[in-house]
Amino acid sequence: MPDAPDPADLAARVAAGDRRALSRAITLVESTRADHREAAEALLAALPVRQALRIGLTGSPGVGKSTFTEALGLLLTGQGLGVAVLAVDPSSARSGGSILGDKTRMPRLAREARAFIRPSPAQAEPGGVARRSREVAALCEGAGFDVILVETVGVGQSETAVAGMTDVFVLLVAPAGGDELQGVKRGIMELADLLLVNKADGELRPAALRTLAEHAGALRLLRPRPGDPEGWPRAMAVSALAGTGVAEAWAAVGELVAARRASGAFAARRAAQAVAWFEDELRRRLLARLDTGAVLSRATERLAQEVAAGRIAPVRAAAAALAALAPEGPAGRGLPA
Ligand SMILES: Nc1nc2c(ncn2[C@@H]2O[C@H](COP(=O)(O)OP(=O)(O)OP(=O)(O)O)[C@@H](O)[C@H]2O)c(=O)[nH]1
Ligand SMILES: [Mg+2]
Repeated sequence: MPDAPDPADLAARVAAGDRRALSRAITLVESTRADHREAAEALLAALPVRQALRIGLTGSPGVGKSTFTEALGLLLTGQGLGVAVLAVDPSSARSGGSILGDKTRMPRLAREARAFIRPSPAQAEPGGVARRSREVAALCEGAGFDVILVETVGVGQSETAVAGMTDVFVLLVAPAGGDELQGVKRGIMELADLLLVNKADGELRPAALRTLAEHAGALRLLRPRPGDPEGWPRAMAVSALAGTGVAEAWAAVGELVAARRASGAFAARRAAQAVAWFEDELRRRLLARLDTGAVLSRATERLAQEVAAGRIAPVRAAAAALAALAPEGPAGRGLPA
């Protein structure tokens, strides 16, 4: 992207539903250039505050996330809802690949006027995937979409990041051959609101139903989340390919969302996510200042020499370095106490 576009102008076009403006806005928030960052922040601030239902989807490679996303997306666009599909792909930076890089993997949804499909960024700074995805989701909300589907492959930290930016988190699993819960890490299980055993069709159906029974049993051992009704998290069988169970899964999501709205858990989760976002952002900016701050680096250089010479303990030196930073820190910029 050449020069950063005018943020107010771009925000107005995004809010009016201009898809090209939305694509441009996303490219802007994904950029690491300093002037782009500034424009991106102004853009985000200028967008109208709107809320979409955010659904996170995760699962092992090949379990059928994209196929399910397309089936669900088609169901929703068929109901007249606007659907944005985003990908959080922690592997794309390394491999150059991308969950949605090949758009032909959702060819039918891509043709829908009410759908917007955005592949994950080609490169990302470490830890940057989550931050940008939150901003991209905020852009899609400002653009007026009703539902945002966020697909992430179930490896590494990305599912935690996606669970932390969505209202409902769905875990897809494949029919297992044996009688143990294969390949599902306990940590991911605990994040899931809805567990879907996919590929419950053809020859795989009996295995899928067995896997469903095992997972349903395991979920019953988990404590329900505060504010969630009895019987959640829930497990169901679906076939993304045949389209069976997709409407039922969506109905279940609707039930959970309604219960969470009624109990206040929905708003509480959003509020906690906003605070976590604020804290992440603050941490990131402080770290960036540590790396580049001339004042601090001068102080740390001197302190490092003292530490090397054994004149000051490392722990004391760290405390002194931080104290030296404070006057230059955010608190020194006239923020209300
Ligand atoms: N039989 C059957 N096959 C399915 C179903 N859903 C997906 N598949 C197949 O499984 C393969 C992988 O599907 P994808 O939707 O690309 O899976 P994914 O989880 O998005 O894969 P990655 O993005 O690579 O992690 C494809 O060949 C699909 O046709 C299903 O419900 N039943
Ligand atoms: Mg996929």
